[in-house]
Amino acid sequence: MTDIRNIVILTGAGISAESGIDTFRDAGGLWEQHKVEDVATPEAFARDPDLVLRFYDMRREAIQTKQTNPAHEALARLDEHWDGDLLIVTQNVDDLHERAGSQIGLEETRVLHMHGTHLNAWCTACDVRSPWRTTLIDRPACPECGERALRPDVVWFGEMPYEMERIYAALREADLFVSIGTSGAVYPAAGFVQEAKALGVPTLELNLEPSQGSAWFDEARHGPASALVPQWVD
Ligand code: BJW
Repeated sequence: MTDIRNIVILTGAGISAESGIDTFRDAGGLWEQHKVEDVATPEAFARDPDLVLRFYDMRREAIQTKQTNPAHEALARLDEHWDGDLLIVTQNVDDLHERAGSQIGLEETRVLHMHGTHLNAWCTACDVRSPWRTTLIDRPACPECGERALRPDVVWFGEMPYEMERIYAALREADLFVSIGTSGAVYPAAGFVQEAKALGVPTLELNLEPSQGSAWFDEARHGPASALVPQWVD
């Protein structure tokens, strides 16, 4: 990686699979157990909030019991030692990048949750995010305005993912784009590889199997993230 200074890394559910967190579209994944349109759209939340809140309370509780794996840990090592710009754009709502030690709390955090996080609830009455500490199905009050109008701070289909300007700006400055553990089924994240290609940025896929966008990448390595990511980093 001699001529590389700025790296953008996109991660998806596959990086947390070996930590025991369900992916969405693999066999046995979340979308086999729940219909996407029943739990991951604003319309579903309006129609049946209990079903949606129960789904997210269950996911949040499960995530809390899981541990980081060698893939998160390798990225945290890269983060610690890398002198150039590094941005980890994760589609995951889990906090395993942070728990592995990828830098948070800096002015310019290097981990960005484009589909939100299970650590926060979002008040639909006053628009304030607050730490999500208890089950939302019990309708806790918003600590800011007192309304019982909290939803998970996650991005559902039809909603705008977070920090798109910062992501596209980082892609414009990147010398390498790496995609790890994502099926390439969900836009706009699935389009980052095409964006990178159009900008002349070299691209690398690390995934269990070829993703839907695999053909776009300059190089693709296939296998479990816990092996591929440390191999690439170290
Ligand atoms: C392993 C492994 C191991 C397993 N090691 N690998 C064209 C352009 C733009 C938008 C659209 C478009 N066409 C349609 C749209 C709309 C829509 C969309 O993409 N629909 C598709 C179904 C076609 N997108 C949206 O609505 C988005 N918003 C939007 O577009 O706003 C307008 C806009 C336009 C243009 C620019 C900017 C904005 C919002 C999408 C929100 C997605 N939300 C979810 C739920 C988040 C909360 C939650 O966690 O519940 O996000 S859905 C779900 O899918 C979740 C994930 O982040 C996302 C991606 O899934 P991921 O991570 O790829 O997981 P899997 O399961 O699909 O794949 C796992 C992979 O890992 C597999 O490949 C395995 O092989 C691999 N793997 N074990 C390595 N051990």
